[in-house]
Amino acid sequence: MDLKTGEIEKIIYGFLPKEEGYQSTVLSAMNYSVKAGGKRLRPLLMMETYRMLLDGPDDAGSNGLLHAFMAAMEMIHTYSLVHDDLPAMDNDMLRRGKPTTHAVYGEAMAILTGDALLNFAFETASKAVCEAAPDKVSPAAKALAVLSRKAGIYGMIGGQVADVEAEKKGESLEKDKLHFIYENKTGALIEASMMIGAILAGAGDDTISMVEKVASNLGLAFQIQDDILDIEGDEATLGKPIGSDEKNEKSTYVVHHGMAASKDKVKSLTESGIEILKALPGDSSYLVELMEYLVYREN
Ligand code: GRG
Repeated sequence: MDLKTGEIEKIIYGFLPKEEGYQSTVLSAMNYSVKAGGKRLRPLLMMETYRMLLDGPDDAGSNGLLHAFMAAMEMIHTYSLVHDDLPAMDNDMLRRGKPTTHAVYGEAMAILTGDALLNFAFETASKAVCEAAPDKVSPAAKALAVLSRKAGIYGMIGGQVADVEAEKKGESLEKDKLHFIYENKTGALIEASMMIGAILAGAGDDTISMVEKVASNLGLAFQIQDDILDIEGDEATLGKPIGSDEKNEKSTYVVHHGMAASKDKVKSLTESGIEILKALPGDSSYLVELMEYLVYREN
């Protein structure tokens, strides 16, 4: 029986991420896991059911929609295997005759690889939905694409990968990498939250970009304030012990720039974010107050 493995792998591999950037380890682990083999049964079933029932032009196949969903399905399948092989589950060291993802990359990275594959599946599919009809992308489709991208390897998961790896190596972070971690690990979900609000309200691309900038400032200020509270906060108000960054020898914004400069940075990020907010249409007073409350918080 011809399982068309070569044809399917050619399609799926075209959707895999390039192994570059501060989060490259997880990207290489994702590619290792997907390329480790397997029957490719699920994308084969999808493709052949599509071909069987196709009545009319091959739109989904030719514009990449079907192919994107085939790749997404194999990513989800691969994620389930990567997580199932983890020490906390089956603790298997070999799959398809090759070392499992956690055997090669370690447990933390294998957990993140599974997370990344699951998320990238939805990112790949929602991106393809937007690209299938670029002139008439609905706000709902656009919001879904932002949600999945900002949560994933080019957002929160990417930031966490760089952070976990640096902490494990006891690395003193260079400025760019620290910014990448803050922007993605903390900022990405804050950006997505505000951007999705804007998209669903029917805002245009320029407004969405301004909202993204406000949220990026808020995310960065929020994280720097978190670093400050870890040193100067009150344990009872915070509800957690202070000093954990120092204990874990974490390279934070305060470690790099000092306490006074960190407080100045929180202030300037907040002020310029508020300036952009005030330039946007509508009543920004609640969001201005919320932004100030969040960055100057004590817990
Ligand atoms: C960790 C969320 C999570 C779920 C785990 C899929 C799964 C659930 C565990 C994997 C172990 C297993 C035997 C699941 C049953 C489904 C199954 C038979 C998977 C193997 O699929 P194949 O044969 O694998 O298509 P290949 O290697 O050919 O891709």
